[in-house]
Amino acid sequence: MDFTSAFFAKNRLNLLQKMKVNSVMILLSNNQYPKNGDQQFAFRQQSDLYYLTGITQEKTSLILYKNKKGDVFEYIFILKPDLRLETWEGKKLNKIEVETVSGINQVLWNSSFDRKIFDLVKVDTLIYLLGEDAFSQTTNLNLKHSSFEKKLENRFPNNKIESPRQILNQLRLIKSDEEIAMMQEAVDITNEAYKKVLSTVRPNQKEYEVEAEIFYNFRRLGANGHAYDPIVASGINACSLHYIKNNSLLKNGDLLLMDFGADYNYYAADLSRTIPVNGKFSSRQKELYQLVLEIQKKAILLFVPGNTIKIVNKKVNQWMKKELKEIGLLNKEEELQKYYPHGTSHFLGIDVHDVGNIEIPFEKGMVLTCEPGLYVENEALGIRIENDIVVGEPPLDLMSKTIRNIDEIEKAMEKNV
Ligand SMILES: [Mn+2]
Repeated sequence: MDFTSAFFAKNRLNLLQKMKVNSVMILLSNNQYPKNGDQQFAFRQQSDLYYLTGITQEKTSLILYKNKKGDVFEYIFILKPDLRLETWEGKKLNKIEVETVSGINQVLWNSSFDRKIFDLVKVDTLIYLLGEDAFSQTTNLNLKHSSFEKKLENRFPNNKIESPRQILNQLRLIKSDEEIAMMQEAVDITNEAYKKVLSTVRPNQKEYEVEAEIFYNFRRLGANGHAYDPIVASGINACSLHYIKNNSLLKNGDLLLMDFGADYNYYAADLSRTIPVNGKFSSRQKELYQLVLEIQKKAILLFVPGNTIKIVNKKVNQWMKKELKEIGLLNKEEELQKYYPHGTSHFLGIDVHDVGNIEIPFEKGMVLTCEPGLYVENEALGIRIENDIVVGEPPLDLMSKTIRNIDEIEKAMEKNV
């Protein structure tokens, strides 16, 4: 399944409508980051640029222009194919291919990028440019986005330069039917990998064997790979929230917390499940797991228009406190933080932690995770159960088919040992 050029064209049109008249928007691709020697980390396109063009090739830029009358123009700039480069790296996109994917008919070589900016930007033109906020979360890297911003400030000292982050976020927050279908595909692939894990996990494997099983199935089913570093954390490892070493032995009697998701066509799934290494929950494990599961089921119903992540967090924290007090785990002097140190939800989309914040009122079509957890260090266990939810009335659970009840998990694992 691929997006058609109509999808990207519609995204640009929506953005152009939000741009002020007499403005230019410039979007740059991500840097290529050096690893060592002549090696680089795998390239990933800047998320907004992907959303607007579908072009995943490095050294790509987009210029959108709206003149004083409100007429709109689109230009995309790409690497000029170079025989020597292609000998090493394979074919690069030609102009027709870029037009086919993006739907933009003004495809130009990068060498004409600066000239086009000078042509379009007049003394009173508003310039939209992503600087450090080219990423949805803050980074402290001195990226090409921010150095380009400095260059523009020097060249056009009297023009107003504004970040398009807010108007881009408004668009990216609400997922279209095509995007939800793409995310469902990412979820379905993730679910297949999880089913394989359920039928293979057993004591004395290493966590990385589980990780390998996940990755094998992701690639086999056409995903780009992991949407984020997978967490495969058994026993006490699960109490480190971002444990990604995945190199311990799975011990008989331990729980195994897994948090992983496929990247499919630049859209992320984000799944967490907790299963017993030996296929059978102990009665204590059952008690704690069921507690988290009941809270998750209730919390999923909160993903309706008008609520916010902040409201969800508050409700889930209240429920969690009450339940933990009832079973005697949380005593008077203790803070919930000790057993539940993270929030319940984040936006999901092209970025696994997608654009948006905890104050944004939910609207139909927003996609978020619902992931309560419980971490008990002195019992060497961590539990997290996470599903991906589309806001609506009622909310749509993209992971409704992904096994999570105790009896279903035990049944899926019964032949393993
Ligand atoms: Mn998550």
